[in-house]
Amino acid sequence: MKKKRISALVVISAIIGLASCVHRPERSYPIPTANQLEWQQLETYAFIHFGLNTFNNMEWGYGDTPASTFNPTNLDCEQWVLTLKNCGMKGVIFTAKHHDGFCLWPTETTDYSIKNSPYKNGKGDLVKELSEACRKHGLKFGIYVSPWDRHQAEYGKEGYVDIYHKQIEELTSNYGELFEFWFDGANGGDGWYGGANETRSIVAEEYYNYEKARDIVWSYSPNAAIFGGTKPTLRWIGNEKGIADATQWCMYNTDFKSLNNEKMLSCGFKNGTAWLPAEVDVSIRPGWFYHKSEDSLVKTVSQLLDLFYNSVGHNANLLLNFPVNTEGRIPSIDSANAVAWYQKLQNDISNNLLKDGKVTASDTRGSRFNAKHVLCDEYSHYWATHDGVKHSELIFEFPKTTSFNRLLLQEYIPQGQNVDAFYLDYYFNGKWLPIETDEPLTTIGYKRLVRFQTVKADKLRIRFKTFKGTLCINKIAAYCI
Ligand code: FUL
Repeated sequence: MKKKRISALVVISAIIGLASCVHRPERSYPIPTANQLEWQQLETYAFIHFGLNTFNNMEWGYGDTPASTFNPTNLDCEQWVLTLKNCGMKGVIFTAKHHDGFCLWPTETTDYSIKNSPYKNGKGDLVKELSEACRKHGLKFGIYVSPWDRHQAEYGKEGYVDIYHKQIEELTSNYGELFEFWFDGANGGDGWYGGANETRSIVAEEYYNYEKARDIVWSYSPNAAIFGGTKPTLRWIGNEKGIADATQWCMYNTDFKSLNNEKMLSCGFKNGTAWLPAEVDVSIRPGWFYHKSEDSLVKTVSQLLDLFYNSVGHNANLLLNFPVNTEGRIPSIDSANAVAWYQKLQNDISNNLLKDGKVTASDTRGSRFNAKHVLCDEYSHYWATHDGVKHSELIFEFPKTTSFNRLLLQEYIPQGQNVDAFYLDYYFNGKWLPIETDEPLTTIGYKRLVRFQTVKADKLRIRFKTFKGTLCINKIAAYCI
């Protein structure tokens, strides 16, 4: 009788155990929306800064530079798009209007536009030309339209907000689907303002009615990612140097104070209440707009590689700016460096040295979540532990002694971001030794890339610590460059 009860218990607990193994772990909130996940998977896309500033050697036009000075002589949006495609960019965000208020599309809201420039005798529309070139070559298209407008007489008063919303409406309703929309946070104060030449200040979070602005964007492009304003879907990294902290949470808080806290923006909040991943915006040259004097200061392949490791490698997207020159083209030096950078990157991180080896895990939730998934390329296949396991490890055995100096790690973020520490060791000559790195091995998130001095090893061990939720890892790769 007793024996029977025991075996019944064993069967029941086996069934419970089995059931908990096959079920996906509970998600640890906040988690990304489907749109946020798709956005994060873009990893790299481009900014194009072009406008009156280009022709007047400025970064922030005052709003009084004559429209007639906008005069590109050899403009070709296809050249921009093909260049960007050749350096792996998945989309383009275009400065349809910068702080000087000059509009690069024939808007009905102001005469201060491309209509009154010599370009195509006032018949040009660069938003149209660029969006069509993007569609033709399979790049996504996005818009930057500066809220701050140093040209408009009505700026700072009620009248301007309608003009601004009308501009958003024109841009979102006429040029096809947008993947991202930028509400730039810069509000410097002084400007021409229709000849007033004065300083005007506004309270951005109230003045622009960002909620309405976002609704306009989403009424035409419901999937568009939103940068800035009061209701963003992603966050600024807090600097324009191209650096995301190695400790990088996708979680953040959405109050306006947090959204403007440059120190916290660089790393996120471990216990943040919203999913708000970071975007790193940086220019391939010192300036955002083209200046001949910066022709010798274009970022080199090695500087661009650093940018990539410090952004995408730190769980953030890279928005790399390409200034278009006075001819209307991306200069050849910029395009040569960017294409060489992309080719090097492709070459460096394509051959996963772990692929033909063996992987074992300290804990596995069941065959559906087994450790082998970290070596396959199917995004939604992942290794998971049992619930409540805070410490776990993977050991990879190489088929033969192997040298490597780069590691890639990915958490399966549709389940949330859970890892707050990991440790790397390699096994050689019969003992385990730590892999020394220059940066803290804390977060992983969507993607983490780690660089270190070459090690020669028979095995690699990765120990993970989670601070909440269940560990879910969908990719690990080792490379040697
Ligand atoms: C900033 C602007 O002031 C810069 O000119 C540039 O457009 C950059 C992307 O955003 O806030």
